[in-house]
Amino acid sequence: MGTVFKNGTIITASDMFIADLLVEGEIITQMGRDIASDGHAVVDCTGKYLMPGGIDVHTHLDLPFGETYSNDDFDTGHKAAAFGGTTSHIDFVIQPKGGSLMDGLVKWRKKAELAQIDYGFHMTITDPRDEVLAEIPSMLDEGITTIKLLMAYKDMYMIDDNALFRCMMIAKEAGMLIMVHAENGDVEAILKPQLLAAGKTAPVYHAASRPPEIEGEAAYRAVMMSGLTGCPLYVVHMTCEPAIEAFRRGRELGYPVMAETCVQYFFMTVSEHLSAPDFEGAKYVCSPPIRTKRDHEVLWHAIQDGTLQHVSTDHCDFWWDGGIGPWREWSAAHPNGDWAAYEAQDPSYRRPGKELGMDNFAKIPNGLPGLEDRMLVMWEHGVNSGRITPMKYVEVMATNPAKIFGMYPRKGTLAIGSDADILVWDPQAEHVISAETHHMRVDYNLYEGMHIQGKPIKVYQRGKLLVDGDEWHGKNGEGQYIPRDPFAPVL
Ligand code: DUC
Ligand code: ZN
Ligand code: ZN
Repeated sequence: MGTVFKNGTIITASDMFIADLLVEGEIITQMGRDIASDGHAVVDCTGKYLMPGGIDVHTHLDLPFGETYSNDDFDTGHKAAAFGGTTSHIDFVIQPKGGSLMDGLVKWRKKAELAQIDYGFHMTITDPRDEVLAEIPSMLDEGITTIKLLMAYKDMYMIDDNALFRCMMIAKEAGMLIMVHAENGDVEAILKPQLLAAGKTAPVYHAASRPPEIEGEAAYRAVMMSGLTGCPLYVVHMTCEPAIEAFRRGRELGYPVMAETCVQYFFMTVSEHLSAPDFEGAKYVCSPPIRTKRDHEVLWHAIQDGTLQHVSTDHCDFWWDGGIGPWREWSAAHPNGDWAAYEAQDPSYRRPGKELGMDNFAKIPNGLPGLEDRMLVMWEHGVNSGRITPMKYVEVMATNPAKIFGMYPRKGTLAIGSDADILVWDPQAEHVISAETHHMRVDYNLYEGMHIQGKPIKVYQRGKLLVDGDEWHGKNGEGQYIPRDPFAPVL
């Protein structure tokens, strides 16, 4: 017995039409008018939209960052994602320094044992020794088709141009995609200590240490290397006009370059959010930094005209108030204890968060929450505000990421044979975003108080009902790994 979704408005990247949709087992088996109920369960979708589950290709669950870890893991992060209408994501495995790519993958597979929604992995190279570069093509056997490199975070994750260029040549040969975090880490490494030495320690100076020019310069460098090698490139989290201009030039030249922005970069500003008093600005510290209202408009245009293909989150959340005092006392008394042992003692104990950088912006863990909010906020400010059509929304939130990252048509659309990852979306439902009610494991929400009209009232993954109103029906271990296909078009 299957489930017939009756009389819904089906939205894909190319169409919007009223029809029924039949799910049998984990996949969609029929779409059309008047599908017979034939003993199937029936979900009446009159007045509702049916859309493919959202895909977020940029998350950092359970990520080690300096003295701490990001809060949401493959348990809490997955639940939050599904409540917000995201049913698949791709997380970044980090190669440990001195270790192999496989060493990183083994760690991330362990973290993902908790999975409740479907997920894939990108591989981040942090230590590009010759034997590590030789390991790159073997990642295809593990279903990983994407290699991420950071041009920023000197002395932590940064790779130099030599490594970037060599990785691109190898990836081109192997049929893989290179992803870059584009910021000039050498310049950042000069600006940061200069600001601190001048007593500029507040969160707002994070933006001054990573100005738009260093993002534009690095993006242009990566784009030109893509043109030179022919290696497909995907630039993550583009934030500002200089970077978009550099990137647009690559597309005009016909280079195989694609890119995303993240939802926060349409909304937050240095002058209002990062400058907020009483350390509130720390809530908005991420890299690249949030920018200006003018940049928001540049990003909306870049989505509208197809320059950017996807809106992700870079979800990487830290407590604003992690309670550093008790943690410092406890860790001094337990030299071999880690935050996990600390937290296990009492649900109110928190790993360190943004307060690590109370006296020094450079010590604030970088990253923001957003996995649960992305689909809602983009619906309200993209579709309801008239900036994009519902079809464009599906394209950038689900279909394009599935295509670029080798998951299409299994994921990212509603079609016969596709996984039944389905959102039953009520365009009339009213919702107010708040940290009081969200499911992310973090004590603030970037969009606190934002009113949203339209939300997923039922969320299905591979035919199984995960979210039904406020109820959760997922289980740890039911999320599946998505081995990705090396073939992917350049969009
Ligand atoms: N930027 C962030 O803000 N957090 C995690 C990694 C990154 O590049
Ligand atoms: Zn990044
Ligand atoms: Zn990131």
